[in-house]
Amino acid sequence: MKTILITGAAGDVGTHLRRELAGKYRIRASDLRDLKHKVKGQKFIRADISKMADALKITKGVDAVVHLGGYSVEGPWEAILSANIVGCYNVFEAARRNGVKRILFPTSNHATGFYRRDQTIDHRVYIKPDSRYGVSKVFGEALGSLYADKYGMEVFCMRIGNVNPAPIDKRRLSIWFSPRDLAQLVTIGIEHPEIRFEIVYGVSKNQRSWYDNSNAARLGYRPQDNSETYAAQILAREKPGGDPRAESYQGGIFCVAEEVPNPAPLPKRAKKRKRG
Ligand code: 15L
Repeated sequence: MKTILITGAAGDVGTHLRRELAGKYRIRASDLRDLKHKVKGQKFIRADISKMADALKITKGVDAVVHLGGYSVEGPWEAILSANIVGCYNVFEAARRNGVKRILFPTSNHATGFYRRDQTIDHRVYIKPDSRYGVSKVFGEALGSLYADKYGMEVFCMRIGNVNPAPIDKRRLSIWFSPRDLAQLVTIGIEHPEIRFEIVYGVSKNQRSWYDNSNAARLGYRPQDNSETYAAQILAREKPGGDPRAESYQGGIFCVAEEVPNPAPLPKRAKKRKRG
């Protein structure tokens, strides 16, 4: 059974993923925060990925890394710099030094958030980040490309939409990613024999999708879920009159806000240190 490191394992996406992959892989979970939802048999290591020593410790002896750890929304530059630039570099570099070839990097729809909602984009479009957070995800993609070309690592970048058991609003009808589809795509990222450097969109089979996800389909991705099942209910409760710029771009509120509420704030004792 393969050993998989999941960084940022205490977050929403990490929690869904650990549940979905239970029994399929030996999971090593790491985070700066406590794991609120423990899954039996999964080992937890507390780590601050902005420290190279921690990154080296957690990546030792694993078959692949799913690097979810980081600051997950638009926010202060210092927090993004430390978690998503320094932290991301440390995880790639530590994996390389420890001989771990395969890294799955969950990038984000916010790497391309300034495409309009009437555009359909594929994995080859020019990046258009909508926030400092989006820029940090583009940094991770670029780092992945470097580590693939220069060091022969196998890097699978998933531009994730919004992971939730059900879509939560109109924008998310286009970018919803159900937990079971997430698990399917991650499994492809871990198992596919021909990954060198790939960018795919981490979304379900949504009727209102903004993505041509043919690169994921080429690698065998067959999503099961479609947000349309929830559309009538969601549109009925949607309030009209949001910011027109936010409404016209795929990244929504990230295109106009300086801060987006953090769904997983740091514990008080860890605030002075950074996110891991
Ligand atoms: C993301 O990249 C964030 O990590 C997540 O918290 C959501 O805000 C998501 O994008 C989204 O666009 O809904």
